[in-house]
Amino acid sequence: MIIRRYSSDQWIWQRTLTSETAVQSKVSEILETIRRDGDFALRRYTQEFDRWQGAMNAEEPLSVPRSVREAALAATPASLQTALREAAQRIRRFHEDVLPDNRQFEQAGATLGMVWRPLRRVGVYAPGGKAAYPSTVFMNTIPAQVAGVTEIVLASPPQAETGWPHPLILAAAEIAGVQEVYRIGGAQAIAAFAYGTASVPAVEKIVGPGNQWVATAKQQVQSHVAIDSIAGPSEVFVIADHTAKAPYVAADMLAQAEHDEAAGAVCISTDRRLLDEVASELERQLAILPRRSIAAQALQTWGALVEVASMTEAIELTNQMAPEHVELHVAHPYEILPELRTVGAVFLGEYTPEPVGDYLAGPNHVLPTHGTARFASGLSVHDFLRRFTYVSYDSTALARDAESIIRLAEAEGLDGHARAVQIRLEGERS
Ligand code: HSO
Ligand code: ZN
Repeated sequence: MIIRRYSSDQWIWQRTLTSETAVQSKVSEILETIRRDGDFALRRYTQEFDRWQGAMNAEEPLSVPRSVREAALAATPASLQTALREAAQRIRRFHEDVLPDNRQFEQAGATLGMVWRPLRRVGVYAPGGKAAYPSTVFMNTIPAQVAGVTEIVLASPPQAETGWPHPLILAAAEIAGVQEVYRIGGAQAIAAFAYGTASVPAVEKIVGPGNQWVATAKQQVQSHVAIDSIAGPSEVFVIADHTAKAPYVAADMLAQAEHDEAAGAVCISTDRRLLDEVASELERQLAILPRRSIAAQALQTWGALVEVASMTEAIELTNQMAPEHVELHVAHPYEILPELRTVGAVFLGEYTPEPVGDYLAGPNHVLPTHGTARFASGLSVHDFLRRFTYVSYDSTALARDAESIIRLAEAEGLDGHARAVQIRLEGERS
């Protein structure tokens, strides 16, 4: 048995995200150095950490020329290009659909409104190493484009051998229509985005996943720029009843577990027999999974099969733990949906495995992890917009509200406020 069985009252699942103090102090040193020495320091760290030997040669641009990006796309197999284009189009369409509308209405004779405006310049980070995912490039850049951000900048570390970012990252950027791409990574890339250097102009917001260097750097630059929420290892909760198919449940748990040794995969069910079947399916499918050592480690630490007395209890537990993904393998998934409050994203029914959402369905796969779904939401167009309100009174509306405003201003001892209204009433009378 590679996964633990629990009854709901014994089970504790508490995920936290910590950043080591040693990493924190090294990151703040990197940030300070780049802030002071700009491109020179950026190149020096790039040579040191990414081992790209050309980094110190000022003739070599830090930006990735269009021709290199086009070549990366051209070298991508045609069937993969088709899948990438299809994904980009579905993600764009979904995010267009959820764009918020500007609002205007009348109250007590005054006109009131709220309007949304896009951020101007956004930096997207795309990891290089083992998590160089083109899908994540789409999930971060397309909502920004749909929101109307005019300058979207991508940073991804150069590979030691070629000196360029991972070709699939470049291909995805090209399909998405990203205008500027830089071959920088780690905390040094976040520093360049936050403070700007001669060759990398500063941005207003930084989004995108990264290792603990990137995550720590994002946390530390928050007084300069906005950031998205810090993503931890992926998680899935499968809520299953007696109608669930154990092989599907196990496959979906493994799809999450293979992401990271610290990924989480939990099945909560009212049906003991199903949980037994899921346990043996997990063993069977794990044995033939190429990333089995990662997945096995994840299941050992953060995997669980939890028996509950009722669906109500399953829902309560899920809302308490606030997982990133929830799959509903139950006879009537739409009956459960209204009961879910604190979850990142929901996948309904046995034909909706979570990977459909990772790649193609349309909604975002950048979602709140480690319990932050209690207060945070997945990435969307809203994260690239800010809003302001406006108000317009005419003389009749002002006359109607004057008395109350003056009383409130006097109560706060702010006579100037009261007079700004009073002077207009007097103007009306003269
Ligand atoms: N499931 C991951 C996203 C991802 N999966 C990217 C595959 N590629 C976090 O939601
Ligand atoms: Zn995934």
